[in-house]
Amino acid sequence: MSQRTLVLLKPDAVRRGLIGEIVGRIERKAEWTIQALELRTLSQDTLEQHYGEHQGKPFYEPLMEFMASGPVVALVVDGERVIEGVRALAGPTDPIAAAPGSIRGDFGTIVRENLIHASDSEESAARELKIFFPGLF
Ligand code: RTP
Ligand code: MG
Repeated sequence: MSQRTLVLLKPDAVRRGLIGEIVGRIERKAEWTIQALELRTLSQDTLEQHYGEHQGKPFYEPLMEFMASGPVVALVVDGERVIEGVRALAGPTDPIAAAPGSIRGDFGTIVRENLIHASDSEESAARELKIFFPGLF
């Protein structure tokens, strides 16, 4: 089942020089193709649209501040079961719970600074791709 997903390398990944490491893990999957890749600083408006579902939660404000603290790398990745697949490469949200071998397990520190975002369903992917790459798809 071919799918398309939105991936963000969060500001901690960019600051720590992990772009190549993380993109490499995605790129090496033979069944997947990177369709777009861009370094950019996210506006408050984009972040509100992207993380709107978390508004009102205790971690929302610090999350927004963190996500605006430096550039991110936004990617569009296509391929076989790529939505589930990138989530599996990332590991669980909390790096403490993430197994070695996963991106968050290998490099994660605290739950907020967990290096990578990946769409969690086909509905989320469609919504997020429109926010980050309007007009592209
Ligand atoms: P994401 O949306 O970034 O791909 O991560 P996720 O699905 O694994 O986690 P989600 O529950 O959607 O949370 C979004 C992001 O908010 C930060 N977070 N902080 N308790 C906390 O301090 C807390 N909980 C979540 C993380 O950056 C998480 O990825
Ligand atoms: Mg999420």
